[in-house]
Amino acid sequence: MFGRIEKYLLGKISAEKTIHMTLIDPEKITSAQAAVVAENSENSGTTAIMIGGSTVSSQEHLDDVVQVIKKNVDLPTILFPNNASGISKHSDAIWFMSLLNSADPYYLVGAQIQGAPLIKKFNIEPLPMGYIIVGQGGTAGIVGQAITIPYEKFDVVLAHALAGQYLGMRFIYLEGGSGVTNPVPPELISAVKKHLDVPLIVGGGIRTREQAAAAAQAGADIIVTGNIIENVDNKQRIAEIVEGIRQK
Ligand code: 1GP
Repeated sequence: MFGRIEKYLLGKISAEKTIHMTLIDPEKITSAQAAVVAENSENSGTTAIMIGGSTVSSQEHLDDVVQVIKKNVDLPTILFPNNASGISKHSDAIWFMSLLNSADPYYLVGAQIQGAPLIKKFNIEPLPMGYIIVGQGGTAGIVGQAITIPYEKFDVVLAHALAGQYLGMRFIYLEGGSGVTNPVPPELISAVKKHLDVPLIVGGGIRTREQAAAAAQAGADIIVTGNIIENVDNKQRIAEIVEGIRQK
């Protein structure tokens, strides 16, 4: 039942405890830049490259970015779609995700119904994931019509996470929002992780080695960073984040 990429991720998590993924937003980067970021990530020990953003609009550019990454690195690509237009036939896998705290049925199941036939047709591996937007929530919260859950509401966040797990989702993502000032607090991560049986993904606003280490220590299985790659010194920043996760 588990596909090749899911087995690879679970194997990495079991070997390394916490793994890192680099998120590339195709709207913010050229194909040539994406190739460099992917190479830097691979050399730094990143486990996979996620591709997507809250406002993906050019399908053609998305295809270019995925292809150039596939050509330049051996890491798997996982789409991180904002809606059905975030699908590229060139990707290995896709987070087949539902925004569990959206007030709009489109983000709960509508986009998934639109996208499912394409995923079948292109033979992209779907990774079932429950997506929960917490704290400030950033652009993803606005676009996804999320009823964002304040960081201190541990029980409400946990209820969403468990609902996702019981519905059969095999990963749960706590999203603080790309570029937010305060990343998801370690206390919230451990409160959720303690009761969850599936891997926990955490992202949004993680910029430093210390923040990454704290999230890993709190029990995050996968830590996602996106914004730091926009910086010119991204090579060093990615390496520091991965180091922080490993030395937690
Ligand atoms: C956003 O969680 C990801 O969807 C990553 O956030 O861009 O702030 O690293 P940053």
